[in-house]
Amino acid sequence: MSGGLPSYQDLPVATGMPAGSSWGLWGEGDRCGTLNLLDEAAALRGTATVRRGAVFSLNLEMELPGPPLYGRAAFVHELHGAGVAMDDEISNYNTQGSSQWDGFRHVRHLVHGYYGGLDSDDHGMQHWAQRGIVGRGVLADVGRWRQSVGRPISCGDADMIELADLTATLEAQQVSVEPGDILLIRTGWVSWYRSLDQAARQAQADKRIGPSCGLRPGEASAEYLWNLHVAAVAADNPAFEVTPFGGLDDPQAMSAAFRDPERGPETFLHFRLLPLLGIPIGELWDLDGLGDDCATDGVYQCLLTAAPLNLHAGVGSPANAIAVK
Ligand code: UVW
Repeated sequence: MSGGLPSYQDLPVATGMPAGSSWGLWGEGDRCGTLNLLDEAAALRGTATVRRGAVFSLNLEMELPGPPLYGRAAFVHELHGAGVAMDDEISNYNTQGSSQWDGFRHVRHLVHGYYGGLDSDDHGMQHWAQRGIVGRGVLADVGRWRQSVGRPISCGDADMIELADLTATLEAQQVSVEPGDILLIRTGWVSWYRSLDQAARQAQADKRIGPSCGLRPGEASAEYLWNLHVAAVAADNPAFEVTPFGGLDDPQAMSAAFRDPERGPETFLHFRLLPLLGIPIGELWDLDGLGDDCATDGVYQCLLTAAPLNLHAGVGSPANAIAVK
């Protein structure tokens, strides 16, 4: 599905819905948001990009980041059984500890609540899992582009990725995002994180919401992504957007801005993408192998598949994402 989608300026499509929301576009009770764009044509556009059969897992080791960020639990892996057969048993597992999808239960808008105006309980990862995610992925290797123009991204700082960076990257790569595509943004954060020793990784985890590069929050970013009509977005950094949220490194100032209904959406892009626009967000994806390959052959599109956990009432999911070129 590509035609007939309203531009951001034309939202909302139904009276009584919040400004800047897509509520009502896919009918009452919709739980999939822009994943609705992943129809048969989108899957075929994805498969049509496959030329070599080169496969890229976009999933970090489950242990990374280690320790997990944002106070999330580290899972415990035990083996059970002996002799002929053994099983894994994983406890304390946070579905958002590593490469992940943020589902619609993850973030509640301060004024309007959850996506579509539904109760939290009405959402769940099972709705995404049962349809699966298959389409055309487009990689914007902003990290590589910024390096090439002499402004390398400082991944461990609140280095804002501007829309101008994103558009210049796509232009330099000579690729455009089409309706129903899944936009992948590589910042280089995973490479940077891998370069840290254990003490530095611990220091990252110890900061409640530590500094990381990411997309600038605000309405312009939401409008841009909506007008591309992406089916989903994903990046290799921890929160897709910059952290601390809004680039505010004073924890009290960030907390106050974040909880203020007026300033919250300017501070935290998640408010606009998840509950208002219904755009799924992938985070902490490992885009390095795909990025290297795209830089080598100059082809920045792929078949993108992901299988969210079929977890009833689930808030998030491991990414389980694969790219094929
Ligand atoms: C937070 O919003 C803290 O988490 P995530 O980056 O996983 O969305």
